[in-house]
Amino acid sequence: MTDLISPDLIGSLNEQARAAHEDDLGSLGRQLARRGIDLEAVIARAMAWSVAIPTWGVGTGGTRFARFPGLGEPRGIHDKLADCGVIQQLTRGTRTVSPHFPWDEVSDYNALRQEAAQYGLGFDAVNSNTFQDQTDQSHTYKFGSLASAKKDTRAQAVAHNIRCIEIGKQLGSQSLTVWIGDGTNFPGQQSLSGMFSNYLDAMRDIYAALPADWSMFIEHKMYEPAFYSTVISDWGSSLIAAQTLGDKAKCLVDLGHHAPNVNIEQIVARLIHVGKLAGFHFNDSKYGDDDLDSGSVDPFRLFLVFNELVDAELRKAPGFRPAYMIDQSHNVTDPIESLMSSATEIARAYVQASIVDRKALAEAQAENDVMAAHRLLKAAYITDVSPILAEARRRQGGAHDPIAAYRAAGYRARVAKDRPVIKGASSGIV
Ligand code: LRH
Ligand code: MN
Repeated sequence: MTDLISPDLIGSLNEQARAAHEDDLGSLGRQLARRGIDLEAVIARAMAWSVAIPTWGVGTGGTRFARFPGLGEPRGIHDKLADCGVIQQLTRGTRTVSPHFPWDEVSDYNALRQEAAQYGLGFDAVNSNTFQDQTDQSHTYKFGSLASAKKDTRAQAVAHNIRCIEIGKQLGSQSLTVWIGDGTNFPGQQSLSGMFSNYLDAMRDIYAALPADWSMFIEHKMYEPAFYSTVISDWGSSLIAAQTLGDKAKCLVDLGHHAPNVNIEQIVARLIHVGKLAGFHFNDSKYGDDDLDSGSVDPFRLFLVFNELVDAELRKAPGFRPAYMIDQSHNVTDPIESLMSSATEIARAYVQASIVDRKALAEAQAENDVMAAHRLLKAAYITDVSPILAEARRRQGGAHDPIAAYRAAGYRARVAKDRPVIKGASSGIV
């Protein structure tokens, strides 16, 4: 295993924080015991928790207006894996990465798999990309890809997705995420039902190429890059497609892909109900697909989503095996710091949802005791579980405070020596 941050530094920083930490953990343990909750059981859940890091998230992101690269920008997948290795070494809660092709193309994927393994990393879902044209491409995706009116364009997009499956098999991945930006900007530009049928035909060809133990994750998004209609715009379109395609097809929920104030936790409950919840792209947003840090704008919404997930996990909902991934764009922070902070806030929501007194909640709901039910949920949300999150990191050799350790290690300044400064205007998410 390659340690990118000195374990001695992590150890000495953890030692400095130990006395206060143990005091905080002890008092939280006593508080939870009074609520009939076993601290060690919750710590074990926090230690087992993991969320995947998007390879495209470790570089500075941008918008259509501009992208302001920071120091030590990763030059490619090898730097990106190292940066993901730092996040895993310090948080011990991000054991997999989710790659994107062709952004992460290399010639030897077995070597890439070994390279990731030396950082303690595996590969989660692979992501295809038919929302950009590659230089050597025959047919443009300007007017669509899998839903294009052009048969050759659809075939080209299908071939790319099948190639992503081939790559994923070499990386040890078991799922393909298909997000397409296909849609229209003008009423009448294309047949709304025609595009959906084209999409289903193309997806059937990709589905047929899935290995027996693989899943296909269909990601819906309300709008952007299309601004009048989007082929897979909501969970309804995604669910129709998943049910049409078969058992391996499921619906992935990117939190930022909904209109403001949509009740996402209920969408999650519905997809769990039909055994079609693929998993998540966690982030936060205030307006559109802002791709902000998870839990940075609306942590209560994140908690309410996890309340549905933990409830389904504990009642062993049929077909419940979601994949948990982050999908964010870090435009003004150090991406490594944002990803560590986000991984912590996602783990926090999971642990908070794990200490909900579900027996008392069910009784209050059965009695229509509205205030008692709501207060039981809030009681878990307002519990500061930070000592449990820190203990889970410490017991696995991680940092008591990942961002403090990262800064103390001076990793960014170190890699900036080898990685050229990116100059000049650029835009886009990567
Ligand atoms: C689309 C999306 C999708 C990725 C892309 C980077 O907005 O959420 O999941 O392919 O971001
Ligand atoms: Mn996404």
